[in-house]
Amino acid sequence: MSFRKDFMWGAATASFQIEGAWNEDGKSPSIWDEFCHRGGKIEDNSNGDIACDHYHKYKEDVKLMAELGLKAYRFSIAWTRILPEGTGRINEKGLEFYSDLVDELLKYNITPFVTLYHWDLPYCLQLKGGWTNPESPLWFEEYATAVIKKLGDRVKNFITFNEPSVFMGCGYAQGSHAPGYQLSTHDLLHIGHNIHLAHGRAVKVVRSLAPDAKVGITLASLPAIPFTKNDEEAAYESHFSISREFFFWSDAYWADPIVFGKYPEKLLEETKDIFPAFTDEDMKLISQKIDFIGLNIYQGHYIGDYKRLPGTPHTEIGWDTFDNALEAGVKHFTKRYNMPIYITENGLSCHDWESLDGKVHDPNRVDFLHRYLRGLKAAAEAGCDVRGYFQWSFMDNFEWAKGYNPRFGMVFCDYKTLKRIPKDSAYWYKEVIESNGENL
Ligand code: IFM
Repeated sequence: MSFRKDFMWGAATASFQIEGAWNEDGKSPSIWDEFCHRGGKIEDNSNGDIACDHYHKYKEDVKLMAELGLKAYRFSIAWTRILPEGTGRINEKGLEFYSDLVDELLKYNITPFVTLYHWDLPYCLQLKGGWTNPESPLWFEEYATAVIKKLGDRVKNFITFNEPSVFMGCGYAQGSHAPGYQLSTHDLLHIGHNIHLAHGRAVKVVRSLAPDAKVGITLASLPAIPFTKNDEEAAYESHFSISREFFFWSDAYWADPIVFGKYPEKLLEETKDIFPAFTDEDMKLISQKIDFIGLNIYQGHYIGDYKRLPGTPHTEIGWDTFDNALEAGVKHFTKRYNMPIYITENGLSCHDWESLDGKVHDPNRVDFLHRYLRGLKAAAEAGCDVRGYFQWSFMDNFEWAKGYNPRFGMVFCDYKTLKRIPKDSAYWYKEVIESNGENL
């Protein structure tokens, strides 16, 4: 079988990267507002104050999604709009914004996929230690409850966390992302456990408040790709390897406790002097059944006799391209976890601009998507349970510490005028969706 008949062809965004309206309608600052405003942290010294102004232009954006044939849209909720003090008082205006967005999507038959946490923790909670605080799973449960109570009647797909490895690795280990810390392995292990517990608590909330909804988590994966057929076993082994120093980059660190109810043995052994104490109850909470795993895959790394040559194809942001990254990633996850998979992000950053003819020509993006999607199709044909694909991103947006230079969108955003222009690749993607990937 190729792609299922009900395959979810979509695009994704995240609140901080597109919404703007950073201090409107009762929203409080997030760690990313604070990080940008601190100065010296973002390459082009920009911030998310206005971004794509999606907060005010969401109707125009959803109409464009419909015109481009999207069947699904993945977006995230800004915790700071819902609970400006992090916990306690609910800001109805914040909930209304997302409720209206959901209604607008449903009006056009676009299925909403809601990510609860895409990195914009309320700054007031960071002042209480953020994810290092043992109370953080409870804060998250309270926030998830407010969102799911409001949206759970219409949203049937929830994602608890986006890329915990990245917000922990870049934000708490390297310090290049908000909140900009460089913590010890001991502290990182505590943060990781808190995130796992928070995930479990949110799954519980979905099950009790929206029993007919599906819930999963999105991981950032850099699959180990076999360079030749002979490297397949080694690539699989390498993909789920783990080390004390960089445990948080390992897919096994995030997915094993959730699917198998166990942290990887090797990690427990290597960190037995500092691993946080946990109970059987913790592991039960963490490993409640989820319905899917979301994978964000852009790059990979070859296993085997591969030498990178100068001039190897790479994207504007500097990532090498790997035609079979989606295929390898999906096959490896299927082999280990045997679960439904969504590609919740994949895409290319280019130096796009508006041409003299008023259009945005992006042949490299068409070629990139074509190659990667062929790999995804091969995985589906090999029997992997792939349910959907979300291009990153619906439109150009704030690329974290890189600011606005990398353009990942299917739709170009002119940051001066906020005009949106669908790129050539958006029309190409529309044809892919119409043929359910048969034209790949
Ligand atoms: O922009 C990010 C997104 O927020 C998370 N995944 C990777 C994208 C590109 O870097």
